[in-house]
Amino acid sequence: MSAVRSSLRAALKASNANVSARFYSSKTATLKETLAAMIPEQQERVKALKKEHGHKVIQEVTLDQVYGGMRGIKSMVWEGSVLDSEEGIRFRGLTIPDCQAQLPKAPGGEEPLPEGLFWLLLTGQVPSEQQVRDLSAEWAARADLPKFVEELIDRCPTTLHPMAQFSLAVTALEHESAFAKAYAKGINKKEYWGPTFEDSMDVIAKLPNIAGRIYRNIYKDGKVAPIDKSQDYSYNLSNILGFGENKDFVELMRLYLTIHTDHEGGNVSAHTAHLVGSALSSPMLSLSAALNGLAGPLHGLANQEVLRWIEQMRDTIGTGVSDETIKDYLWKTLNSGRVVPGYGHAVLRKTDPRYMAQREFALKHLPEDPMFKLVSQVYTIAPGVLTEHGKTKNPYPNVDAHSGVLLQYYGLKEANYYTVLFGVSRALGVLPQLIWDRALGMPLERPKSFDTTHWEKIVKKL
Ligand code: CMX
Repeated sequence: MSAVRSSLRAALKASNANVSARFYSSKTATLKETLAAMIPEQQERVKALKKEHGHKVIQEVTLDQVYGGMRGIKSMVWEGSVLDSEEGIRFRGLTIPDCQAQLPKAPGGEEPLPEGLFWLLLTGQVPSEQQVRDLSAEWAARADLPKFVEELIDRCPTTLHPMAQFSLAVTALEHESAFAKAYAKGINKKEYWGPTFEDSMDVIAKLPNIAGRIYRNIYKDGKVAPIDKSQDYSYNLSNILGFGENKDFVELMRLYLTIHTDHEGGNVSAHTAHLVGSALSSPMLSLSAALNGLAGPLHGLANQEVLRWIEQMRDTIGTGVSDETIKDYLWKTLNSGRVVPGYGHAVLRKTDPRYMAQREFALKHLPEDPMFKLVSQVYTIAPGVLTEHGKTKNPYPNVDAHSGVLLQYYGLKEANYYTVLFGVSRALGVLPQLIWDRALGMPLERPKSFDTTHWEKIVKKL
């Protein structure tokens, strides 16, 4: 016990945390205390694992994998979540329905609070209600933006894509980075995780004000509601967007921000945050790089593309049409050399449970919405068409096939904006790993590359 206490003291000292050392499984400990207490043990675990098994060969890699986007190469450490091709995502061992059942909810709410998922991703523990309320309050207290960041957003032309504005504003928060300042002063590498935690908490806390301001500037009157310090994160984001009065929309945001957080380490946004972070760039710079990756149409921007595609379909063929008409429309998309947005996945080989969670929400709240009905009809037809088409390894829908239809139902109809909401949530998934990367002293990431001539030489010798 005294060893645990002394390592806890060392970790807290190392993080510059002015907190008391309470035992980490306590349901009253703060998030930073909980984390500080876990770090020494995890450091020892990884050290022992590397010492005993570090030399073992894990898998062989084929040339197809090298030229094929590194699919399936097991080469990353990601503590928060694991994706199974059949089952889908588990966050620290919990499925989405488990999270819906076990994570704390807002008073009167039924969906989990993303604050709870952030806590779970970072610590592997389900927080108490009080811990989640305290985290909501802490994020609300840190939410204000520096004036120059507000002005920067306000000066963006409304024609600049919301994701570009989002990443620009997150990059500008670098000005406030505790990590960058501590590094410049010569911080000991054992202490890196402390300012990384502080920056992560700050940047997450400020995202509703950034995301909301971008939305209000581009699509509304530019007026931004103040953060309500007695409310949770999803309420505050909804309220700034202009939907705070709509309890169902706020519930949707709680679900949305929970399920979009994390999808293990290899997806573009998560991998980017980790890669850029490995150069000891601040959490702000690492996150903004991740957001730039999320803004690609094969990744997060697919939610924007899906709504556009569904709306075009509705405008072309109408609603309440036959399965045959939808089938023809799907073939038209494929034959024009485009992908069916919202379908397929690099890892999943079944319907994405994040799609199912949103479908359950729609069945509960908007079963008669014509757009939801159209999405449901496409769901029954597209897998067959994509299978017949014969290219995609996964003909089933992913998370992006459903989110836009829910948002448009409540009046958030600006599809160009949808990826920003994905980005707010993704921050809650990638920053916990960055904190662990720093706590575990993960090195600069630097895989080996060759030109094609060299690869030819290598494989011909095999
Ligand atoms: N429609 C048509 N063709 C598709 C397809 C789709 N939805 N999904 C995959 N294919 C095609 C690929 O373009 C590829 O074609 P080529 O051989 O001509 O290049 C072929 O099928 C094989 O692809 P795959 O191995 O099954 O899929 P990948 O791992 O390469 O790519 C993904 C995965 C998601 C990029 C792809 O399925 C896709 O483009 N889907 C549509 C866009 C989308 O929904 N993206 C969101 C993913 C979730 C997220 O990250 O947010």
